[in-house]
Amino acid sequence: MDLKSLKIKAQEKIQKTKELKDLDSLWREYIGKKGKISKIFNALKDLSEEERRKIGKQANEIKEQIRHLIEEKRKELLEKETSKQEMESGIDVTLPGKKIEGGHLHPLTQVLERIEEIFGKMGFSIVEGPDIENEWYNFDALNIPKDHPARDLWDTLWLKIPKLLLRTHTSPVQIHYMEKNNPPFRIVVPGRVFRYEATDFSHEIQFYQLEGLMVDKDISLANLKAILIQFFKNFFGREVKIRFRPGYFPFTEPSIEADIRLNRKWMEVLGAGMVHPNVFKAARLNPHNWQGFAFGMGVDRLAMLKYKINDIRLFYNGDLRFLEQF
Ligand code: FA5
Repeated sequence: MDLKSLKIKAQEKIQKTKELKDLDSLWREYIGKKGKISKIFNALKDLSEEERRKIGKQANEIKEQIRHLIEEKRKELLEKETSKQEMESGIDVTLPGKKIEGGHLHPLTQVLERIEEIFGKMGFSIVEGPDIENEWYNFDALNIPKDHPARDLWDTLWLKIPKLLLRTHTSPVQIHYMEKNNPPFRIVVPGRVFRYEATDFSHEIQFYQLEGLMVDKDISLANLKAILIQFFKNFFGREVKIRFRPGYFPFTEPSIEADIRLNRKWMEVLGAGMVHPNVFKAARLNPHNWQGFAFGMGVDRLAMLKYKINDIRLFYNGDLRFLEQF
């Protein structure tokens, strides 16, 4: 067979090929060591010098052309194979990609961070305490003796382990802190608290409080009021109506409560007062040497007032339509 028809034949065969493995056999048939073109090279030795040069050159060119055709065909078949696999696996590579949505902090976390920032600027350190407490820290040390009706102020979730409970307020951290630190100091304590009570628009069974405690030589109720008014001004960034009224807590004397007005209604936001001498004693501090104020504010309620949210339960039911607004 002359070189020209060998080339045409090879071209036809390559064109018709549908499988990669058939392409490999064509490679062996033409380009391989024992292939047709190698045979032509082997036969060159029997030719005259002039013919050897001419045919040798032609054979080299044809070998290159066939090699090129096979490579092109190989690429084509490989592409087909990949898209066939994609079709079978159900992947449509032409579809636009899905955007990954970036999340954000929960509104209560955002509010807590803002509250901590404001108190931080007023010189308060941030301290944390455990969610699980014993009776001593949650009640006794806070001047709430066993069988005293004041215990009923806090409906408690008890654990199966005797005498352990989920803290009903952040006030136990006052005791933990005063056991280990000597005054003067000012701290705030953010944290989750738990109560066994019926829920409504302003009551949850778990919510956040921020405890405050400032102890020094001559701290007064006037200092407490000034700090709270300054805090509310910074937190709301607008004028809000605040009402202080007398209250009762076993661990402060005197005690007050504060309400904030929104939509022509007052909402209670905190309890506070001057630290009771028995609380200092329980934490092994001498009440004759020290005095101070403490407060416990409802963080959820502050968030409700700031963002005009009318139901506390929205914070906890995970509805994205609500959460994505912050
Ligand atoms: C206390 O928990 C006291 N430990 C506060 C305190 C600290 C007084 C230090 C004196 C000194 P009270 O139970 O009132 O107090 O709760 C404090 C605040 O938490 C309330 O004013 C209210 O804003 C919020 N709060 C109370 N119960 C709930 C509830 N079920 N859901 C949401 N917020 C609540």
